[in-house]
Amino acid sequence: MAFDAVVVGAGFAGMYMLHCLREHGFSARVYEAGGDVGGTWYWNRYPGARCDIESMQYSYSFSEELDQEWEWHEKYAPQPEILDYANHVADRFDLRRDIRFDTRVTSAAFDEVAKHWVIETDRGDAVTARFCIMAVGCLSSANLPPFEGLDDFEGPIYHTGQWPHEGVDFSGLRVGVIGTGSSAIQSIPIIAEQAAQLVVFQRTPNYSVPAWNAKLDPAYVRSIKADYPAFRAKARARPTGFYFPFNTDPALAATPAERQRQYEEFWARGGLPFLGAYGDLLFEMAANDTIAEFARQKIRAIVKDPATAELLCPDNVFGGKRLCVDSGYFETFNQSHVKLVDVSEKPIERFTRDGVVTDGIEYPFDAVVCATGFAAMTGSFDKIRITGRDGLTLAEKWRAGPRTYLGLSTVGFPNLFMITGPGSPSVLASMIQAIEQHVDWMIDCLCHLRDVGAATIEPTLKYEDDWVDHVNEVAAVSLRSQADSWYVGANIPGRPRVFMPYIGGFPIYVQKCNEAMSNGFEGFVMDRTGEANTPPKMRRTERWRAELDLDVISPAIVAARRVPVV
Ligand code: N01
Repeated sequence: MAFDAVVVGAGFAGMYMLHCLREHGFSARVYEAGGDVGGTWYWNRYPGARCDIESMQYSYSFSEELDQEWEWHEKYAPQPEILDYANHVADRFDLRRDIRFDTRVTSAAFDEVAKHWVIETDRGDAVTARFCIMAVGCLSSANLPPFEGLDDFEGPIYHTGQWPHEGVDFSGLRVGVIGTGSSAIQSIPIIAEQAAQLVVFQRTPNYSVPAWNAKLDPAYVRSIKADYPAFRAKARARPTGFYFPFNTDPALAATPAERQRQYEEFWARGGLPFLGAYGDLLFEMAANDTIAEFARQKIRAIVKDPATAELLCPDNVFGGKRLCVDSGYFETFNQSHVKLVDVSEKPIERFTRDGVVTDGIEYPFDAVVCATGFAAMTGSFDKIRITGRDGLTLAEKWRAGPRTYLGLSTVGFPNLFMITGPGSPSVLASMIQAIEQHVDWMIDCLCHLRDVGAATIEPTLKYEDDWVDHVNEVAAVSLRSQADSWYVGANIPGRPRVFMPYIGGFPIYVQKCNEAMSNGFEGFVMDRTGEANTPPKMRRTERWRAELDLDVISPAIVAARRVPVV
């Protein structure tokens, strides 16, 4: 079968892409490895999973009717509610008829003569498409470290990112949790409520801010729904693509007493907006030290056993790794049946038939939870054999780190697009906003190719190289590039150390995408047979002309602004 486009993945990216392709008259087929829509929210069903972006902002913005009809119930939506929302969208826009579920794309190869992609799946499909659109997600390739003896363990081993759909009852069981990232920090308090004994294996402690989750106030919901587009525009103008009050003053200009008051106030607001307490926190180490020490004081105040409290105190950059947001995480360690085991010096040696061994001690378990994260940003690309011009595979091209132009596409792979690809704001922005902006840009690009009779589009090497340099230059300005996080691939041994998302801020990035388009797809080459010379039309991209919010200008944005297009 031949399609205009094949989309890989039916999470929020693939769903919106399918909807837009249809609206603009393109035939499309979506392949999804899972049994239904939802992507991240389909797979990550571990206890306590919920979003750390407020629910009124974590949703599609393309349909005012959808915005009005959907009701969120909590400040931070739990996973089942977000999955309900994904299902609602699939039903409302009749998406499922073009999605093949339980089907994993195994290879995509560009045929240089026919100028189309040949896509194969694990169910034996072999279809062709002019455009191959990767909607594979940034955190969707689960990382199960190759612990020795995994197969010897007689109990179940769960990964938070591949949680059983029927749920897991840990009542009365001896449970081990490996990892202390966001997934662990959300699930540990709930697992502790059920388990008879819980042992948490910690390699690196993490900072976490309370969510203070609560039922949504109907008056607040009404006030946003009264003018949702204005609220969305305000969010899009922010470097993160979501709105929260942000103080641009430097922490170092305040007195210790003023800082304490300010941190208390922002702590009381909770969640990721805690980082908005001062403008220099992610750029000046001395400023970062002040917020890090405040967070450590909070841990020491919560955790009663001083030795456990010290083990839980991170000494790295605050917010250098993705900040965690919790509901009672540190308090959990005050329970007598919960134990923290440090594996920073003495790693987990092996699994045995009965449990896990570290530092020569065997911890017996009935079940083990690996909250060990993901091969971020590129892991899901690695799972598909993607072959471009001259037989080059994407894995070979990206061996030393991903290289893209604007995080949208990569040289040597014509008509291959990546939604929230490496080199775009992606995980540093509110994901659904980042997804919509990418899809809208890509659809305008596809319409333009049709308008001018072009068969293919791909970036030029110069623009790609300049963009990669720019992504690195801007990353170097932020303390985030110094932390050993999944942003830089440091969570998995052997991955190249490259800061993968674009940290210059969402509005700046959007401006760069818009400029590239309005300058006739500057930085791209098209293979054209037609003579038509129509200028690009910003059919969908028009709504992304948000102005930069100058109130929240940061050093990364200043660095990003020095470069006009690339
Ligand atoms: O994964 P992680 P995650 N031995 O990589 C440890 C998003 N998310 O699934 O820090 C022992 O953060 C590892 O240790 P270390 C969010 O963007 C969002 O928790 O590498 N330990 C770490 O403690 C988040 O950042 C939400 O030293 C090992 C943990 O496993 C991202 O997803 C909720 C190990 C992995 O932490 C990933 O979060 C959940 C080993 N061999 C996730 N290997 C919300 O919206 C790894 N670890 C709230």
